[in-house]
Amino acid sequence: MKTYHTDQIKSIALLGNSGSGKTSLAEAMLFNGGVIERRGTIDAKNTVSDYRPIEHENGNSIFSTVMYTEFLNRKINIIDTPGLDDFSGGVISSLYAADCAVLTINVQNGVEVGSEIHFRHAENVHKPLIIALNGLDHEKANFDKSVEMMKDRFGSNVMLVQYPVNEGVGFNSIIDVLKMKMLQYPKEGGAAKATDIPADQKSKADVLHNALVEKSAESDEALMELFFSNDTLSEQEIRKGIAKGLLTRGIFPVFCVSSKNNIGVDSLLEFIALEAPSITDMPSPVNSKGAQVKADPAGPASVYVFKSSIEEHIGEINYFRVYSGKITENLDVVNTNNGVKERLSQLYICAGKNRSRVPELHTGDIGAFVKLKNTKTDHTLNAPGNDWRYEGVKFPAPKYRTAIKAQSESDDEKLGEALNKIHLEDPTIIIEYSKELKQILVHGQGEYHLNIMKWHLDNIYKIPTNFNPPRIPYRETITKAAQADYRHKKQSGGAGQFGEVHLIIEPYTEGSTEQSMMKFGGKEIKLANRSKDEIDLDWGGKLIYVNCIVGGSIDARFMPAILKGIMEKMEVGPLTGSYARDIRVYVYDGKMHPVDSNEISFRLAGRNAFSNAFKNAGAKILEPIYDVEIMVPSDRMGDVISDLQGRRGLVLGMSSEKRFEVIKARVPLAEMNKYSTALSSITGGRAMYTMKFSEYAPVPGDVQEAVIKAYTEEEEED
Ligand SMILES: Nc1nc2c(ncn2[C@@H]2O[C@H](COP(=O)(O)OP(=O)(O)O)[C@@H](O)[C@H]2O)c(=O)[nH]1
Ligand SMILES: [Mg+2]
Repeated sequence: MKTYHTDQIKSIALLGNSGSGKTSLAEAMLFNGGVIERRGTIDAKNTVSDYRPIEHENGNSIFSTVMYTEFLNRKINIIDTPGLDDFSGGVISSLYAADCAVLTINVQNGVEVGSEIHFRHAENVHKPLIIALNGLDHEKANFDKSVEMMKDRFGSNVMLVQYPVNEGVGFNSIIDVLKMKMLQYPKEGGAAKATDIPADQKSKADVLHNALVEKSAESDEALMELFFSNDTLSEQEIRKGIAKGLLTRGIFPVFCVSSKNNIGVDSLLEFIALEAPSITDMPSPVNSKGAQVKADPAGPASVYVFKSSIEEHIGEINYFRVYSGKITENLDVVNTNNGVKERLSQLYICAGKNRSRVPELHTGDIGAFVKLKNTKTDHTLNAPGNDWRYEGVKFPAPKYRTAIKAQSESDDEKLGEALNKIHLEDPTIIIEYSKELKQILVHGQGEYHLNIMKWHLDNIYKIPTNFNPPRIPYRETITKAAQADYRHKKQSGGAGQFGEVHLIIEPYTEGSTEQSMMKFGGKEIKLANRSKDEIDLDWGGKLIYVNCIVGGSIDARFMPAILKGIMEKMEVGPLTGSYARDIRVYVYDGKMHPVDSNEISFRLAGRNAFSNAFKNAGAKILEPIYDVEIMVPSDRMGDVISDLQGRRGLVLGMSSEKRFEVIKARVPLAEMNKYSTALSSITGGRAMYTMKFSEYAPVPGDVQEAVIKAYTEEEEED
């Protein structure tokens, strides 16, 4: 492997619907670059990219895979990604590490759900996009339909660089309207022979050539002037225009391939090698200090780890990109996430699971480390002195959750370790040990996502587990004021215990002020506010603790003990044992004993007084409400909305965005269980959604009854 310098390095992410041929295209790219000697196939389960057991089991990419090929004296880094939306984490991190997306479209089906979703992922991060129409050898290939759909969905920036002469079985010829040549491929594919465009194709080729000329002129003023004066542009000028148009997403150039037969792949590679952006063409990433990190080959070394994986016999591998400088073997760097010094003892470049050692890697390049104990995905390694981090990959928030339990308790510890590894390899799987719910929760992107995780637990880690419905983190609060006294007294042998507390509780709302007098049973109680603690509860909401003691009926030194007792009860509300919130407590009277009063006595008195008051204060259950934003195709909007209403959802608004409708709604978490599966079945997988915690709100009366009933039954079982 020779050394490649920044301007010779191109990095692409392969995107596209599942089954559109990304993995097969990567295989052909590696073959054409001489990185592999034989092309594997999906059926034979021997491709470079899909090398993991789960991928052989499913016949489908599940993780992103880092590869490279060499073409025209350039190194092209290729990251193959999974097509299914549940695995979008791999797509998002790949787009972060690449400068350009190549979107494959299966010409049997044209633009599919996944094509649109991946197009949007690239759009969200403003990455240039090249389109590869794949499968032109297939008997059901339909080039014209695919082009029509692309123009319709992706707009008029879709520009044909090529079209097939003989799509379908026997496909071997492409007209290239950039070169104005016909590319003809031998039976075994590979390198094209360029010939003159045959007479019967000439007029079609001219029309498309002129369209390409005009579009490329649009991306550069100087080119536009040249075009006006000469009425045409040279191939070099068109290339320049396309390269510029790529950067602004003003042009999405379209190429024709059959990955299966290795046709057109050389020409696509040539375009990527020559015209795709390199890192210096792209906007600089921003670091934790808000500064832009310039891709400077002569600058200080700086790398970002965008992916980790755990490989058989090796352990952890970290894939990184060099954003600045040059890294060499044995370079000393600092991990700025944890301050640990690391020495880069071995550097690798990877093609799937095959690695080769290299002495150095330059700005823009992608490589891997093994054996760095303190470095993991999302970490930054810098030359000493630069103590900032990259902002890093922004993964989507989880939208599907389940509780998980090892079938055998003796596996609990092993399960914890396995889940940590799973999270390391796929940061979109998030593990939460909920003390509150007494469950281990696993959050992911969808039901299928978590089923694949379970497959790994079953087959790789060999830990049998069960999924259970996740409990809902309810809260409790009160709706009216209540008063209670409690005397704790114990006088049996030895030292006695004595403490008496009188208190009032009332609902707290943000901005409300303390009362100076309240009435209970016709009796007025004066509340002289002497001091106040405003406690932000760990589980949200507040407890306001007001000391109204006059005349020293309780010593100030016992006040913290009373609060401690109250806090114990705040953790187990009387209705469902959930955390309580938004309560104001006035401690206004009590009694002490000259000898027997101590902290324990006041803690118990405070706890019981509070508990008794809570029972009379109109306790109410609050539930978590989520802000849900759903992108649906217009024709499915009605179904999605009526489904939301069935989930006690409140639709807040709708707006149109291209061919999609965006629905904003508020929905209780309790009704969102398995939502991704339901939404997918309503819309044929064509919708996307995000959900974010908004606030706690009271549950309706009938729901409160059902929740209390379920809780009581569960308690009785335990
Ligand atoms: N006929 C034909 N089949 C293809 C072509 N490219 C891929 N396939 C097949 O389509 C299926 C999906 O391909 P794969 O590369 O896994 O697609 P991915 O899911 O996008 O990675 C496999 O069975 C491939 O053999 C092609 O150009 N022509
Ligand atoms: Mg694949």
